[in-house]
Amino acid sequence: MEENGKTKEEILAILKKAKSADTSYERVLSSMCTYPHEIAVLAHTQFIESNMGDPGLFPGTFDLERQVLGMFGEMLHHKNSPEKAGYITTGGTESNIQAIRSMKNFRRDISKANIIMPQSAHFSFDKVANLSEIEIRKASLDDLLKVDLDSVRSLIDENTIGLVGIAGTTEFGQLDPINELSELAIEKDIFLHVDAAFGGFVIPFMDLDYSYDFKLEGVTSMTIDPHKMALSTIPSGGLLFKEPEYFECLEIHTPYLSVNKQYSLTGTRSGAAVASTYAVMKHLGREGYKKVVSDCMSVTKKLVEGADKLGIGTVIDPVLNIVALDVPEADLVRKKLLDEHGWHVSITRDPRALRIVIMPHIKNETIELFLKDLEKAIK
Ligand code: 0PR
Repeated sequence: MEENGKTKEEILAILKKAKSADTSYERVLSSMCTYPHEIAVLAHTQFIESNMGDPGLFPGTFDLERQVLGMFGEMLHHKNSPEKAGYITTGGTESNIQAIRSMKNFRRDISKANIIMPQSAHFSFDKVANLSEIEIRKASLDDLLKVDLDSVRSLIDENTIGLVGIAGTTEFGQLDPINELSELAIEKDIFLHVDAAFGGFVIPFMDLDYSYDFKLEGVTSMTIDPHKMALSTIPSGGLLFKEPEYFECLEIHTPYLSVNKQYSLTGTRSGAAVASTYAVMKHLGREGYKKVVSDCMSVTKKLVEGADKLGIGTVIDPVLNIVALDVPEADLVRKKLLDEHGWHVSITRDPRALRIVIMPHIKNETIELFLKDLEKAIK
């Protein structure tokens, strides 16, 4: 740090330069984040100093959080006091870590606990394994890249405390058979966490015949991220447990705060994210989100049709607004798209394919431009 501070103008000029080096989302086809909604930004700014780590000081924000949990609860068919059974996290990673922590705390009787999840699970679960003594067992996938139920069953033993299923996988946007996982969890009397970090704000706004939430008896916790498809600001994640007692398992005594218990992983916690999520959910409502999702799905369709005309298929028929294009030499094509045309796409691991997430900042015109460049890149 320098001895004397710089002026506001000098700082703003430095920030402007730094910001100009950042990528703006227009050519970003690899991200699950997007521009937040204007009202989310306004709310975020208004609550910028609010700390949910010490909620007694911020009862107004705390009340907004209860209301957000109520809205999550309604979306996810929660039946038992959702406002007492979760909180706004920093994102999918924290939610997933905390869901597993709760399982572990609930089953203290098992010392060498293991959890079974699909190979397609997000890497946040590997962080849980690294943080705790829990063994993470990965079940194989079927031809459609959904978790294989026989594989899950074969991995269960007397130390298995829970299962994880994914409603909207990170790489392919595939939906695991949560209904069947729920049956299995009930049969074995173990937990079932559903990672709907991405799908949670997509699936309810589509016409899909698919159950994945608390409507299913076996589902005991869920991750659902407002900073992805809900257009809230970063860091807004959501974690909801079926029963308040599973949430209470996360309790830590806080001797000198305005409240004497805390459940979150972080201490200081953004009240701005709470206000932002509240504001955008209230503002858009179901109708608003249906429009966001249907626009993304129509752009998704346009991409798939356009790629087909270039002779490029998809690894699976896209279920959500995530497309994996089956191009030969995907890594090389990705590099050309970036170096020669400035497009950011990512690559799936197995099989290696061009992964494109159609977020709300991607419009039909974006896809038209992209397809032209893709045609050049595959030559
Ligand atoms: N669960 C699922 C199913 C996810 O897809 C993700 C993130 C998480 C959990 C973790 O969420 P947080 O990142 O909020 O902790 N999936 C994206 C990914 O890792 C996140 C992302 C977002 C990556 C924007 C890049 C990017 O530009 O691919």
